[in-house]
Parts: sequence; C-alpha cells; structure tokens
Amino acid sequence: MSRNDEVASLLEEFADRLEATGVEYKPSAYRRAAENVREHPTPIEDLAVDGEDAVAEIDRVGDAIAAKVVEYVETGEIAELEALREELPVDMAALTAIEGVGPKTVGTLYEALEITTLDEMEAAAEAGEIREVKGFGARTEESILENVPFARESRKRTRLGDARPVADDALAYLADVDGVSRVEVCGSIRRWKDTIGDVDLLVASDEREPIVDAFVDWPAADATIEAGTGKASVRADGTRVDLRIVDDVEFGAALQYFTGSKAHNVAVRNRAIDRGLKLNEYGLFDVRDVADPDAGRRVGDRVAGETEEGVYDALDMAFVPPELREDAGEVAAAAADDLPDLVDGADLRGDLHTHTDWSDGGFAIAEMIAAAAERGYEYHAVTDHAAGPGVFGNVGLDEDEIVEQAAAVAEAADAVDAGIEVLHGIEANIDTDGGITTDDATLADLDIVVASPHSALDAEADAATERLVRAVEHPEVDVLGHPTGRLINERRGLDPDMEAVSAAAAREGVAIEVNANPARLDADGSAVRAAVDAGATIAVNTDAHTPRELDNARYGVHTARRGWAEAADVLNTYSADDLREFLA
Ligand code: DGT
Ligand code: CA
Ligand code: CA
Ligand code: ZN
Repeated sequence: MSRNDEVASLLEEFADRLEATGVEYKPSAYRRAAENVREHPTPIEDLAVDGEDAVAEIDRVGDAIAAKVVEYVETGEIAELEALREELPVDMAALTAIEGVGPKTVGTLYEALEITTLDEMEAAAEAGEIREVKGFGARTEESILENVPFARESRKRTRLGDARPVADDALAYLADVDGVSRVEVCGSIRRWKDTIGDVDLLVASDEREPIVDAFVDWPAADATIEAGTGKASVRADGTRVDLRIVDDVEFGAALQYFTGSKAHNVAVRNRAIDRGLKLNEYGLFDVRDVADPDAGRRVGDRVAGETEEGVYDALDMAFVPPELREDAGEVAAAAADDLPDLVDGADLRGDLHTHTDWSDGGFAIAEMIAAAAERGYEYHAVTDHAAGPGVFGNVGLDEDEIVEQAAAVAEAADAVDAGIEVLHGIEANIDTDGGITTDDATLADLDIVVASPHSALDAEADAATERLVRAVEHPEVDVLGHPTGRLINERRGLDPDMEAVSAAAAREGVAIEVNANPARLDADGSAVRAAVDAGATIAVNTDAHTPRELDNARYGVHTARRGWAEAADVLNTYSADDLREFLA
C-alpha cells in the first residue's frame, strides 16, 4: 500500500467514525479528501514535509484535514482519530462489511447493545435483540443474520486488485536481490482469480538463507510470519505473502505445481501417470523402468522441470495459460492442441465505459479523453450516468443534460485533438422490470448505450434473468454493463442464468461487459465462458472515474481470459469501423 492509500484509508475510517457518532456533512468531506489523496500523483510524505499548506494544495483537502495528514506522517497517528476509536471501540471494517450495515447502524447498535464484532452481531441477531432496538425491525434483523457469514468469509480473502500491486512490488524487489536467477508469482494470483487467499512467489537460486533474509527485509513487509530454510512468509498490506526458493533445474516443475489449481494439477499428474511418468514439484521423471516409483521424490530419469513449457511439452500437450488452469476442460483442449488464442491487453483499442465530472467522475471530459489517448487507444467512449433508480442525488444526467453533453464532448474532442475517436454515450439504468429509464429518442441519438443494473440488486435468480434479458432486447442498448452488480466481498449482486442472458445478447447483438473495476470483475470468468460459448460478444471496460482507473483494464483482460475469450470475442479489440458497425 502506498502512503497515499494508507492515509486515504485512515481518512475514510475517520469519515465512518464521524458518521457513526451522528456528525453530518463532515464525513463526506473526509471521503472526498480521501479519494483525492489516493489519486494524487505526489507521494503524500513528500508534501507533508513541506507542511500543511503543501498538503492543502490537493483538491478538496482543506486546512483541517491537511493538518491531520501532517500529524499522521510526523507522529504515526492522529490524536482525534484515536479518541474516536476509544469512544466507539468497534471493529468498523468488519461490521460495515455486512451488506446493509453502515457506520450509523454500527454506532446505534453499539449504543444500544454494545455490539463490537461480527460474532456479537450474529449472537444479538440470533437472540432477537436487534429487532427490539428503536428504528430496527424483524426484516433488518433477518437481513443482518443472513449476511454475516458472507461478511465473515469476505474478510478472509483479498481482492485481486488489492493483492496484485503487492505481488508486483514483491516481484520487482526480488528480481533485484543478489543470487536470484528467476522469480515468478504462482498460486491463484497467477491464475488471476478475483479473490486471493494468499500471494505465492517462487524464486530460483543456488542460495537459500540470503534470499530469505532479503525477503523479510522487503520494505512492504509489515511482519514476518515465518522464516525457514527455502521458504518464508510475511504479511504485507494485510495479505499473507509466501515465498519458496528452489534450484534452477526444478523451477519450471515448481512453478507448474504451485500455480495450481489443485484440480488442474491432479488432471495433469494423471496424464503423466498414463505415460509412465511421475510429475511433482521437483520435476517430471520417467519411472517406466523403476521398480518402486514412490520410493523418493526424484526417482527415475528427469525428463523435464527447468521450464514450465518443457513440462507441458513432455506431456504432449500445449502450454496452458495460467488463467485456464481450473480443470474446466483445458487439459483435454491442450492435449488436442485446441486451446483458445486468448485476448491480450495489447489487443484493446479503447474503453467503452467511462465517467467524467458530468456525473460522478472526478475529471473533465477533455482530461479523460487525453488520458485515453496517452494510453495509445484509438477510440474512447464517454458514458456518464443517466438519472434513474440507484443513481442518487443529482449525479445522473436527464435527457436535456445528455443533449447538452453531446456538444461538450464534441468540443472537448476537438480541443484535445489527439487523433482519438470519441464516442458519446450514456450509462443508462435497468429498472426492476428490465426497462431502460431514459427516453428512447434520446438514446437513439447517442453513439453507444451501456445499460446497467444499479438498483434492486438482491432479486431472485429467475426475476434477474428476465430483467436482464428484457434489457438486452431493448433496441437502443449496445452493452450490458456489470450484469450482476456484485461488489466483491461486499455485495453478492444478482444471480441470473448467464446462459439465457448470453443467448439473448448474442441474438440481439449486445455485448456483455467485463467490468474491469477490481471491486466488480463483473461478468466474472465463468459468466464470460457462458457468453463466449453462446456466441455473444464481450466488452472489457474499466468504468473509469479517473484517468488512473483506465489502467484497471488489465484486470478485465485477465478475467476475460479466465472465460476463454479470444480477441475476436471482444468488442473493444475491433477497429473503429467495425465497432461503429456493431453499434449501428
Ligand atoms: P488461494 O491462495 O486460496 O487463493 O489459492 P491458491 O490456489 O493460491 O492456493 P495455495 O496458496 O493454498 O497454494 C498454491 C498452489 O499450490 C495451489 O494452487 C496448488 C498448489 N498446492 C498447494 N497444496 C497442494 C496440494 O496439497 N496438492 C496439490 N496438487 N497442489 C497443491
Ligand atoms: Ca495462494
Ligand atoms: Ca500459499
Ligand atoms: Zn459506470
């Protein structure tokens, strides 16, 4: 976690705790400040050494908040926050992880029942105490009881988007350590699963102790969990990071083994056994002439193991991209040399779902266009929120504002003049019945319409399927945005039958979005697979609200790869002409 992220998280906790004690307005000021601190390109500690005025230069950071930031950088704590923590000794992060429970509820339930943890919350709900609290009822209590297990589970796994930067930092650090000849991530993070239990790293080296010593000295490591010979574990940014060190000749076999998944490994190992071979984390061995193949780990002649490619090759199969290693048909496909040619980040030519300060984005239209051009994109779609259910306050654009924005987008595109084609669209809302809550005539004039569910995200599976199919059948809809509305570790979202939705999308020529925001990754890998199988088109979109969020595209690409998507399946790999044709 960068210091900016760290300070932003503290300001957010500050906001939660102020809100819990009934303070108004101030919490949203803290949250806006947190967002801008997180996005600010200068390391916060560099600004803090220059004093409060330098910190207050950050947009939306006032003098009072700037003073607290300086206090934190200088002393390691904020006295007022410590006082708030003492006043309300609750595990705020755990309790607000319960769907439907916000800081205010946490504050009220602490006052009434002294609930401070998930266990206490569950016990109180089970005992029927919550429904007795003023302002609460049986329904709220049932909902809390239902959602506690999900909150508890979600706290054990880290979102890919939080873990991947930690892994990247570790990779860069270890690559520079003396004696390291190769380093790779493995485990679920190499398979780009949407949540990560722990980060696994593999190093090839002749040495052991000096590498372990260097690893526990990694600046991002907050604590050492264990340091042995040949392996070690640390905690970084709240996530466990495991390191294994192996000899160079065994690196490929170890990488294959520790990448998993376990189910994939079992299938591959069975293929080895069928061929009189033995596969383990030390190598691939020919045991046809060995009396007792189980006598040791390195019994028989080494056939492969230095590289992962070598291991798959010796098993007469194509190299299996890590994203596919889930025992979902990839072993048979690799054996038949019939694996998909997966989409790659370099294939993307533009983003089809982004926001600006016309709705809830933080940046002007021109800034977002320029940022897209900087990333080498050929086209860029501006799709701010339309007004409608689930889009609160005056965030969403009504029909008049959409027309007004069309002119502003054209003007900004001219002003930026970066040779990038700019599409003007909207993110419209799918109501409970699958209707679109913006006028058809207004939608018809736009280049692109993304339609997303933003309300009633707990509907029954059947109702959700009907709702999304109906939305897809709307003549003006081009892209079905974040189909389930899930927020990883926070909200389960809809549970539609993606086969049925995908069949409708394929028929109607509507693309199904893989929303690359790491809090969403929606559609997920298995839903993408259903879509691709149904012949539907995918769109990998970031839903960026800031220039930096355009870089989240990588998470969407790897999620699409988990769904076996090829470039030809992905709308925003199309040329601008082909894109226009799809949208027309
Ligand atoms: P995670 O950390 O829960 O998100 O999932 P993974 O897949 O990273 O699992 P982890 O960290 O427990 O182990 C890393 C990989 O090591 C796993 O994907 C497969 C391999 N592995 C670990 N234990 C076993 C085992 O008992 N048998 C086999 N075949 N493979 C194992
Ligand atoms: Ca792992
Ligand atoms: Ca592990
Ligand atoms: Zn959006």
